Amino acid sequence: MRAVYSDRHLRHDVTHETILGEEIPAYEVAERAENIRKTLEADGGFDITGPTDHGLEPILAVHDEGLVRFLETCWFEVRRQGIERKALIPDTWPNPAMFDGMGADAIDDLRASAAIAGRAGWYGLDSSTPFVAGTYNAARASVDVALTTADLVVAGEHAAYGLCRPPGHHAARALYAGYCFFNNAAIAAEAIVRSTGERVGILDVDFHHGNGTQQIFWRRGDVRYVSLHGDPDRQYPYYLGRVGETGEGEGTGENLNLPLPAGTDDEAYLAVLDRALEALLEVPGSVIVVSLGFDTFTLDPLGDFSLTAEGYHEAGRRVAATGRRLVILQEGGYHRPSLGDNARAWLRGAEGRPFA
Ligand code: SP5
Ligand code: ZN
Repeated sequence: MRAVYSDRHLRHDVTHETILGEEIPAYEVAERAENIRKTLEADGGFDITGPTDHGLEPILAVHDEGLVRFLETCWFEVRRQGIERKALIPDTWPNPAMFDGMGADAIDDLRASAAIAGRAGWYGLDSSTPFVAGTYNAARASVDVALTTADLVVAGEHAAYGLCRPPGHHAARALYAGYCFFNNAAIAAEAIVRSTGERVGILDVDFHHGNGTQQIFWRRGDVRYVSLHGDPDRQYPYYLGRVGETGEGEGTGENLNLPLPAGTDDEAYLAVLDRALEALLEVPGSVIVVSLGFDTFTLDPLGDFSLTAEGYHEAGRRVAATGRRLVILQEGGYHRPSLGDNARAWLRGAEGRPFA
């Protein structure tokens, strides 16, 4: 299988995040992608190449220009405003209740706050997504990895894998969140819609709900989003990911959330995966974009499912058995030692190769 990787992810060199006010070692670190790359190299069955530059246009097709400009200039402003930190994590966010009864004009003035801490809070969601000197460059490379992977599939590959880092599925039109800055899967899906004229399905099997992808395609009839994830009643991102969220307007019925209980194992997961694949096969089209996370793994420190490498092999096999061509993009997964083995198992399953 062709795989796309860029070493520019190394510049997104984060060390800490905060969870419930406590500073802890970062989960989303460079070692994750390096572990996957090394395991795929050692397997011998993957042809790993670099991405090509796709520029800003496909990003602006999905994201708000203000978010893009914020990410582009953030670190420059951190330095210019004399903030002596290795990473910027905001501490003040615009809770909607702050603006109760106020008109949109007043809100626009607030968004334009010159203080970089204010802008970071405006465009951010949470306290666990640090921005560092190399973040923008790495996030741009991650998008290029996703778009290059999509190019390979549009050009005829049956399946290709993009080793995206940073991940993308929590990033919404005008929001960075959950270790994500640009929504790699959404940008790839939009590019495929535009280049093929076909409808595209997105299967999100990261442990967390892909709130960003859901939001971006909420009113769209040409992109169907289906996600299996930890129930937001107990898991991040808390405020989206429930069964009742099915899309609006032309997107009515095109969003399917399948929240799952703690302890979900291979057997239970694969049964729900079959439902997800059925829903994706209801729509015409030849391509499925897979948001692939391994934070569903039994040892993952953030997730509470108990999937195994054997389960991933079978999941990959079932997704490929749809007959759709697959643009497989890396999202989360935080048990670093197992990430390569889990990715290898999933991708070998998708290629019809044996588990080992
Ligand atoms: C792409 C992706 O997987 N993003 C995940 C972002 C999760 N952010 C952390 C949320 C806080 C989780 N609660 C801590 C539980 C530790 N046992
Ligand atoms: Zn996740």
